[in-house]
Amino acid sequence: MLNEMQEALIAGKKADVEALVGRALDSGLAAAKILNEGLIPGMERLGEMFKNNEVFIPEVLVAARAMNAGLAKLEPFLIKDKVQPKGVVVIGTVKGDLHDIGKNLVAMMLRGNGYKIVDMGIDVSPEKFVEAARTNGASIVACSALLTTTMVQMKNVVAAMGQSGLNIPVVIGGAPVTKEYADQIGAGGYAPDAASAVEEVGRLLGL
Ligand code: B1M
Repeated sequence: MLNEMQEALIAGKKADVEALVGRALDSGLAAAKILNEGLIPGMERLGEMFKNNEVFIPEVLVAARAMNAGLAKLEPFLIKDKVQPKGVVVIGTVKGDLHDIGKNLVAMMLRGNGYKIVDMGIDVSPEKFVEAARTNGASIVACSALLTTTMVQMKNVVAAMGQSGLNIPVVIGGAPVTKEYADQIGAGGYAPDAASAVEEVGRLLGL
């Protein structure tokens, strides 16, 4: 079933992906297994095909919609009920970058672990991160970037947060981002994947 899900995802068949996620859940498969062995490997295979010019942007966009639909269906099962939020996380994909699947996954995992999420979406300027952090009383600012050309914007977010006088740590992540880069730009936190992002936010808040 998980292979079928990968194929449906790659083909951009949103309704099929939703139905297969539903069937997998009904059959008792854990949401994390569906995510890690169905949806994410499908997206990784698509990424390879994209790199090798076997598929192009329109196909990737359609697959991304199917992926987000599958994630939305999984979300309630990844989320545990929490009464008091552990903190407020302002999250977004940096300026110039339109990739949101990884960011959505990080937001979902944080929400599932008891944080209040203010999702700024994609193409978020440093000024918007600062403004949202201020108005929402954020405890953490979290930035995602998928392009080597846009990850440099993270440096601008760290600088803008520093200048704002708000003493809020910035956590960064995304495929091209490394711990070395985070250290280099003075970001307080770095996480390679969504699960580690939850640990990293907890560490920064001393939880
Ligand atoms: Co684009 N794209 N794309 N793309 N795309 C990549 C990233 C690329 C690696 C493809 C490739 O060449 N193999 C390549 C980047 C090369 C580089 O810079 N190193 C690339 C390119 C070049 C481009 C365009 C420039 C193509 C063009 O126009 N010629 C263009 C740029 C547009 C722009 O942003 N300005 C473009 C466009 C697009 C689409 C719009 C078509 C679409 C995005 C749709 C959407 O997101 N709604 C798209 C997609 C889907 C991809 C690939 C195929 C898949 C990305 C993805 O969603 N992965 C991608 C290839 C790949 O990654 N293999 C590719 C699944 C997701 C779960 O993983 O986002 O890595 P990821 O998130 C992970 C971790 O990185 C981490 O946690 C997640 C998992 O646990 N993480 C964080 C992410 N954010 C985090 C934040 C954290 C912590 C962890 O803390 C805050």
